[in-house]
Amino acid sequence: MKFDGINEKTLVLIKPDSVQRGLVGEILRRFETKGLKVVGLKLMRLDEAVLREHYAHIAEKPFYPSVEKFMMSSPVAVVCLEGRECVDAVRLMMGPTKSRIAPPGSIRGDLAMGYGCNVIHGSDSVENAKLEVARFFKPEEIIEYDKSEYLHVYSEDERE
Ligand code: IDP
Ligand code: MG
Repeated sequence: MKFDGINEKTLVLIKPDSVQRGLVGEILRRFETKGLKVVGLKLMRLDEAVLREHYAHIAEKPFYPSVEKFMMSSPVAVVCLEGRECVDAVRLMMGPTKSRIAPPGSIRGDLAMGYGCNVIHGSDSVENAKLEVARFFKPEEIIEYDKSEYLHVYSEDERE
């Protein structure tokens, strides 16, 4: 497994079901209290072109049209998070795709019942995270800054 150190980034989409159900704050709260740093944050309306690129791996599946319709049904919150091994940390926090079998304690396990309506997207590898951050954010929308909390989130050797 390849990791990118303390500046590793991942791309999260807080999906239309979360926006409609008022769960954006709850989902962001979980990442903030975990110790992850928010370095990009905005609302966006997604279109067919960006979804076809983002979901290329499922574009031929029979359920894809309903995923596309759902993802365009309202704005999404687009978030870039940073932290050591944060791609894997976020995937663990999300839980598996099918929310109703996601373990309690995970975001999908606690907040959702759906397969399509599963409240959140998170990059599944460091390589895909780089592509996805670049897909949804302009370089100037990623804001680098020091977070004083890091002194207590990571030990000295993990901050290098
Ligand atoms: P992931 O979001 O857990 O990484 P992927 O396999 O990348 O899951 O699928 C992308 C999205 O497509 C899922 O989050 C889900 O919303 C939707 N999806 C995937 N498989 C199914 C399915 O079998 N039925 C309905 N929707 C699905
Ligand atoms: Mg995926």
